[in-house]
Amino acid sequence: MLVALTREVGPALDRCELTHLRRVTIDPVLAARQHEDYERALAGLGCAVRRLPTGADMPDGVFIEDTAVVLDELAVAARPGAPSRRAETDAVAEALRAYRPVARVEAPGTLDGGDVLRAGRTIFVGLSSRTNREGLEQVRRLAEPLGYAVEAVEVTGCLHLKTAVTLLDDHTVLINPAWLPSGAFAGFTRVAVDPAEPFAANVLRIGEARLHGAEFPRTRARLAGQGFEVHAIDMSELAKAEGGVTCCSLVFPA
Ligand code: CIR
Repeated sequence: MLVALTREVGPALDRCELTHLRRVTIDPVLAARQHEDYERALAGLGCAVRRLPTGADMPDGVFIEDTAVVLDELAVAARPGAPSRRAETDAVAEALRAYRPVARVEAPGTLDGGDVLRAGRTIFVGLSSRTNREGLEQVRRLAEPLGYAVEAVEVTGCLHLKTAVTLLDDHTVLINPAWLPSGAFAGFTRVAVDPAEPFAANVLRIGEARLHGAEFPRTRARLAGQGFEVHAIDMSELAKAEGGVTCCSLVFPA
């Protein structure tokens, strides 16, 4: 069974971190409705959805992906690069203890889960404005003894590694090459986003299905042309807080 941990849209979302976007008004009611639709989509794809509460001190709590990395053998509680997000990790680590042993990224390491992309036994870690070399090395020390290879990828111009690249299947990535070094993910078949939709590289795989933001029709058409069907889901209010489809859940086998 797959578990999807989610976290409610909190009361302070309008004070969220923003790095590459300008602040615009977010409708909290619409954001919550879209988030519920997202949870319903996860449930419809076979996930047992478990939603955690979000405190008033957690403007970005809904973006639960950034708070942990869940491997089959171990979960790693992250240490978010934005100090305003550090209060988010304890409750997530506690929830994960029901499923996995939990290790922690410690200071001075910083790591956002959005910078971690697992592809089989390789873990790609984005070095970004949120994740530093020390955070990456801590993941390496935890994961290599479990048989994973850990590879660094420089990320520039966007928030997280998974803003720039995600997996469509085990051998194919959806990528915005502008935000990654040339040659990154060369071992994969690379499908580029439509240039008019730079944020379209974020896709969430659930088994054989894929969730993708409804605001990216050109990239969706491009994917369909290559045989990749996606479920389009409207997350436009959360996108104003710089979130995508991967960042609102932690999905893992129970
Ligand atoms: C932040 O800047 O931390 C949030 N406003 C957005 C986090 C999005 N997370 C993700 O894509 N993994």
